[in-house]
Amino acid sequence: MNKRILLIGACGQIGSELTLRLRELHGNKAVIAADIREGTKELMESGPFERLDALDREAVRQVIETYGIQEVYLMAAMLSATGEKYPEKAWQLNMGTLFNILDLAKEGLIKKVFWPSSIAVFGPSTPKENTPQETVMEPETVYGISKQTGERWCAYYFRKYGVDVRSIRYPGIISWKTLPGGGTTDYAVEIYHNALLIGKYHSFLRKDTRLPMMYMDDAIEATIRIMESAPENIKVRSSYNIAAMSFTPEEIAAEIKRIVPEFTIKYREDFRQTIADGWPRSIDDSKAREDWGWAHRFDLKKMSEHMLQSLYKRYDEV
Ligand code: AKB
Repeated sequence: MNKRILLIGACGQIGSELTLRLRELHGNKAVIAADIREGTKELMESGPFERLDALDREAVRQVIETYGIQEVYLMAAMLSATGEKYPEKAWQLNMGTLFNILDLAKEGLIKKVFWPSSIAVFGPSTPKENTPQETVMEPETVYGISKQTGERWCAYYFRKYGVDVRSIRYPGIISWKTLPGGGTTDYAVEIYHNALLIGKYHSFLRKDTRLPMMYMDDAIEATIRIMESAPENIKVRSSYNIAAMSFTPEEIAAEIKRIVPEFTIKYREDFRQTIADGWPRSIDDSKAREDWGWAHRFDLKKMSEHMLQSLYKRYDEV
């Protein structure tokens, strides 16, 4: 029998595309999608779907036992911008769900866990250019603090209890299928939608705010690749830096303008500027490249062409 995989947070931005890709690879029935809310028809009807509160450990245990799950991808989280509005809720959700899964893995109920970290683990005192794998980390957002703490717990559960947990530090993820929710890097998705729908965009980040970003196809590839790698190749058990590109709002706008010449952008920064100002501008991901062969495919130009083509087709159909 194929291995059985549970994806928690399956209706979110990364979760929805990861579920569909895993179903392509392992068969629809082998990948159980779970979320507290409903997702798209495609996601809910292409394989098993469970309504699940990942904070309810016994409910999670039941799903794992019912389906005979071996691997869990825990994608449920509250991101940086929403986390600043609801600090306590963000902490409870981000830490509580992680402990539930790590403890079930410690009991021997699950063989392998994927847990996403983020560039938000870094803070204003971190070197901003080519940020190393190991460096000063003093995150200033609740989301960043939860991710940094989570990384330490992952490393601890691996060392102490042999839990095979793997993690990557996602940069901002850009995709056309599902909108992100509550992140500081969300502007880089909204901008493409607005360019096609109304020809203009108000950026909530300053025009020169450079942040690390990645196209969804690359993020999915990285996630599956680290999970498929032999355990001895996973030498970092906190979380790996991964990178693809870095750009500013002004640079992404120029790229969009090349394809949509009438597009215009204005800048009106809000509280998310302070969050972005504390994050790296570019990331050194050589360790992930060396250890498990990570390589990206999309740069800003290729991603913009693919995003706009895909969105154009979608909006043309409705
Ligand atoms: C956010 O902006 O909060 C996320 C992230 C970088 O982890 N996209």
